[in-house]
Amino acid sequence: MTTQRTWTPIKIYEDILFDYCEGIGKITINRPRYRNAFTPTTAAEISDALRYCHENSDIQVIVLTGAGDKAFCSGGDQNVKGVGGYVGKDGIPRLNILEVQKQIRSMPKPVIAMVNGYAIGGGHVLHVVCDLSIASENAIFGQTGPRVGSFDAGFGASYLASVVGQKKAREIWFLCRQYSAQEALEMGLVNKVVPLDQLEDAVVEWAKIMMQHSPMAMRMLKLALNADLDGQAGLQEFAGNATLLYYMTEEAQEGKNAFLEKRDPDFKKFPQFP
Ligand code: S0N
Repeated sequence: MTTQRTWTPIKIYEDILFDYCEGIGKITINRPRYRNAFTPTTAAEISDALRYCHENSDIQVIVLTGAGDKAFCSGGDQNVKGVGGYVGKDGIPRLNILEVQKQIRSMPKPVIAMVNGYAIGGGHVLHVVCDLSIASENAIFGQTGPRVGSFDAGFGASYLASVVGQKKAREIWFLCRQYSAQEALEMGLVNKVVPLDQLEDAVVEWAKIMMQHSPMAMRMLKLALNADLDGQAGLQEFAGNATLLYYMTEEAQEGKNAFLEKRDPDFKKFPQFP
């Protein structure tokens, strides 16, 4: 049985729920009628909530999930798929879920996918880009792109391949099969599988362990693991965080202070470690 915990709404949206509890920001795609498929509105709202999580220091771990017990997310809403992308209320086609993927990758805090059912198509990519995936036993995984007229050649292809290996990634995309939670565990696509009624407890347990660790160490590790795969963009993120650390040193302060005090900086007083 799931432990009863009080999730407090952070902000009210149309397509998602955004709640807080004990250091965790939980984003729930709330379109169970469509197996939690996303529209441009859904993606924009997730993006907004992720921005809040990025900025707000009360939130140390982010959980992404879907409403109900059938689906995590079934990808882009096929009802609003038009020419050039998913057409929102403004009539403009967008692929703004790609922005969400990037935000999850560059979030300087762990993001856990709480996969409570189908993770299909663009919904599958969403769990892939999360740092950790914990799935319920009823979860089902797969890509459908080549069958339904789409593909994700970004993280959905290359990062998937680095998670499960090239052969398996090609199988997943080329065959468009569905995989059980157990199969997903065996191929390293998810970290843990638990009964549905224990899913939230399992996720919160791992979140609490991570929250006890050094946030800076966790942040640098996440960005280093990204940088290895993300080329210049990954290095830029990692370098930005190295700069943040540098700005926290007295050595960096000396440079700024010397400029403001109109004197030469004295960097010699700082030790140079081997
Ligand atoms: C998830 C599935 C397997 C669940 O099957 P189940 O349980 O039998 O339920 P259904 O009866 O099929 O569904 C219940 C109701 O929900 C609707 N529905 C389900 N999924 C969607 C969806 N994605 N869009 C709209 N509606 C959906 C059903 O229609 C049904 O409604 P009613 O009751 O009225 O009949 C099964 O539902 C399934 O296979 N769903 C479709 C999965 C899919 O193909 N998703 C889209 C894949 N493509 C993407 O996600 C594109 C990704 C993307 O955005 C992107 C990213 C990067 C670069 C490019 C793109 C790009 O746009 O191409």
